Amino acid sequence: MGRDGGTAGTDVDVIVVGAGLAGLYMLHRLRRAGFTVRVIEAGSGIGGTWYWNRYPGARCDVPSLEYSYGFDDDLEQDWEWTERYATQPEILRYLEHVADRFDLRRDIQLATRVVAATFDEVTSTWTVETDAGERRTARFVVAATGCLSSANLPDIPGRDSFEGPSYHTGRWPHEGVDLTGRRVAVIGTGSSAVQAIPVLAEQSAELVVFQRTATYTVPAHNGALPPAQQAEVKARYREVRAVNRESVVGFGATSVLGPPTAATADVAPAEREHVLAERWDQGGLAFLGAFTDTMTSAEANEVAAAFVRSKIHEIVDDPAVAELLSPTQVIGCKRLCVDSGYYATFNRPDVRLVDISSGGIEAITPTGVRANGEDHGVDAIVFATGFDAMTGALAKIRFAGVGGRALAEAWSEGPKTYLGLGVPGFPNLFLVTGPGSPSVLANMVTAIEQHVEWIAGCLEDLRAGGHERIEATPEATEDWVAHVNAVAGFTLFPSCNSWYLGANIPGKPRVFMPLPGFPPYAARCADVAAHGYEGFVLGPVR
Ligand code: N01
Repeated sequence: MGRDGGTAGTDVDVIVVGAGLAGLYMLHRLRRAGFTVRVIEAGSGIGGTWYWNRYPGARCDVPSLEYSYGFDDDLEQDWEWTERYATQPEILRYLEHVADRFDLRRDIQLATRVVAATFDEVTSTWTVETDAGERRTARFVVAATGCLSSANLPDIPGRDSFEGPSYHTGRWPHEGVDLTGRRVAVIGTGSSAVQAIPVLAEQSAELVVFQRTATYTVPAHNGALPPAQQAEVKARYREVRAVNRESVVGFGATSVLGPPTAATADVAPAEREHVLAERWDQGGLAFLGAFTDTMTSAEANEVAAAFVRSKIHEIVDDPAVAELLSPTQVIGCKRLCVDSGYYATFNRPDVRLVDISSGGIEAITPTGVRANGEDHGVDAIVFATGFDAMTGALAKIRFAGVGGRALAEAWSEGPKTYLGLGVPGFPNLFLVTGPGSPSVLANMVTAIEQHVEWIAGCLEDLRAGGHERIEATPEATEDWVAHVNAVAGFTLFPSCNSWYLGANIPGKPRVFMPLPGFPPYAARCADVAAHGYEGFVLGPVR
């Protein structure tokens, strides 16, 4: 394919939507394979998640050394992480470095939102429309739009009547916010809130936290990354990445405590406590990996859940507050959080917890938040209310596939994909970490690299075989959706109202969207490619 345009007479061979972790690597990998690419990004800078989520305390919760690209040895060796869990500014600097190092910026169009994409059945090409009114054509479109990029601002009565400033964690002002001496409300207690609350409590005069569902969080034990530890990992980085690709969750290779070896039931109660305490002391998400059955057996899950609840009661001085902070749902059903001093923050005299589990927030008023019939006067409101996950960003683009069919219509009962990569009726469209793939249940970087490499390999194979069109079949897709449901059904994941299920968005179809288990999934993708893209139809232009 040509350097300056697409071989199909299109502007480029591939349009990539989004310049986050996925879009940046997709651009690099496709360019290296000789395709012409244009990346279109809504933000005024690159970085995706790490461009938008600038709330105080934002950082990764997979160790930095593993939350990084593994595709380039020199990059891996040259970049120095400073903390066990890197902050948002440091991760954004890393992505800026990647963009410069691989000269990516010349093919990225910033501050431009893709609003529509229409498939032309005669030429088998896509026409992409932007909010600037431009139209660009490409043979292929890759949606690298992110799983958690469409902010959820709940429709609470009176929301826009508030006279002070309000912020969503996922759209935090770039110039920063000074909340010193202010009375601040935080709505929500998910991962973003858990990271922000201890920092906001330091700044504000008074912090009022509105909790609809209590959250499980484990300590990060974050700190400076010892140079010797970084050097040790760098010396065996190939092995670290390989181990992560064989890990159910796509990370863990740098953890001192390895993957679980025993089921809870096979371990004596006193020893269970010891195993869990060891994981708690190590810190991080590996807590959920203490035993093999934590996410598949309700009894086993309760052992881990009870351990965290006992820790909450140890940490929090007021037993009534400790009780309110103690979750009752399955641990890990909503994504486990990782914190730096979250529960202890509620010991501060200037932090109040308001339980809204029965009535929700009644209203936002010009001067504050009303809940349980009481008005809480505040100067600023922080919405830590999450995202329309996995499908939200795609839904904002008017995709029109074969016969002009809208993606919104095709997915009216929930997203249906083949391998989380392809959608029947939408030829030559690829999703990166789409619903039906491990995505958010794995280290996002591991999942992204696997998808980018699969998509790039697929386009190379299509080119080599003279194929100009690829489309998932409805049959393979139905089978895949059934498979994802069956796997999820073996786990405890569907047992609560999580964003994995779309349950946080009123009216969203309740479908478990990600697929647990990275290694068998990646093996299946490789198999599909090796068998001539089984489940897809390949062909020339119609
Ligand atoms: O969003 P969430 P998040 N009234 O959906 C509450 C990743 N992430 O931005 O549980 C009152 O988890 C809602 O209550 P409930 C990570 O994958 C990673 O925190 O629905 N409350 C919940 O408490 C994470 O899982 C990091 O009852 C309302 C909260 O708002 C994902 O992003 C850091 C409400 C939303 O929690 C999303 O996390 C941050 C309403 N109307 C995020 N609507 C890392 O550490 C919602 N809530 C890498």
